[in-house]
Amino acid sequence: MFTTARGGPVRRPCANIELPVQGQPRVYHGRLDNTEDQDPTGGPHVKAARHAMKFYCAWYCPFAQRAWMTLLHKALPFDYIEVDPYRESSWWLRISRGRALVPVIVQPDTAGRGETTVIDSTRIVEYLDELAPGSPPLLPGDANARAELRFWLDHVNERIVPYMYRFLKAADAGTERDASRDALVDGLQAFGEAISPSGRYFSGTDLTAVDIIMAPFAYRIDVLLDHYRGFAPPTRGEAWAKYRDWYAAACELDIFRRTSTDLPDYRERLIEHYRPYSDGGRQADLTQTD
Ligand SMILES: N[C@@H](CCC(=O)N[C@@H](CS)C(=O)NCC(=O)O)C(=O)O
Repeated sequence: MFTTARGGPVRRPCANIELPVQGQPRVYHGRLDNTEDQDPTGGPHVKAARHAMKFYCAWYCPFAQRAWMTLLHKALPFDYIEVDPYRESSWWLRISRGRALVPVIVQPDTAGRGETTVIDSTRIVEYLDELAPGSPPLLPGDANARAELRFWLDHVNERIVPYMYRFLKAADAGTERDASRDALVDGLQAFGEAISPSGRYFSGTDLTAVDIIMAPFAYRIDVLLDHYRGFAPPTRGEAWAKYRDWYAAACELDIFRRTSTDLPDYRERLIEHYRPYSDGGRQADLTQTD
């Protein structure tokens, strides 16, 4: 039963919209119709707010999945709000601080007088880690270990993610496509070399922000680049063996599955969603390296 913020019944969110996860307490699975210029906290497509923290997400977005995994890992209560980030209505531009990108977290200040809006997935992972320091930490307390971990967060964002998109979006076979594939392989190999030789995760036995930052992209490299480019990471050598084992462990994570592969037809829907990218279309800025 859906109700307005004032408590009156309203029609269900648009019937053609997937509800990203079902049956999980503490998370609202609704959908905003942001074709209209309405306020998500009181609009007719939104259930009455249950939690203070608002998480604006798009089910297919790997950046948003990072934030979603972190919210679940930290066991923070939040309202999940599915948006179409490409529809730049005035309320969406306001909520996303003019960027129109998911993910976005909006958290009321403790005094209840204002709110903090955090954008950018890496910043959100760090923010949520600081917000709930008692939950299993994702960044180490030691400054040196933290600096090292941040190097690898940047590595994923700068040396892997843009080349994944370049390779996917390189519609024509040729030099550009080959160059992006080679750069991606270099980025992945360096990541593989840096994986701890013991333990299941990047830094060893404890899950860190690097695992969360990389996992959604590792999945897309596996699924989308195989489907659209016939690509598979190399297999020979220790770095690639470590990468394979790390990837298998990442896919088994409960917080990974609940935000992706446990969702109905996720793999198939994702492949379809990225078809325009594979033809060279959609978001161009994701391929930028500086
Ligand atoms: N650097 C951002 C990138 C986020 C991003 O590009 N999200 C995409 C969806 S996967 C988006 O919202 N695109 C909407 C647009 O380009 O207007 C982050 O890490 O959060």
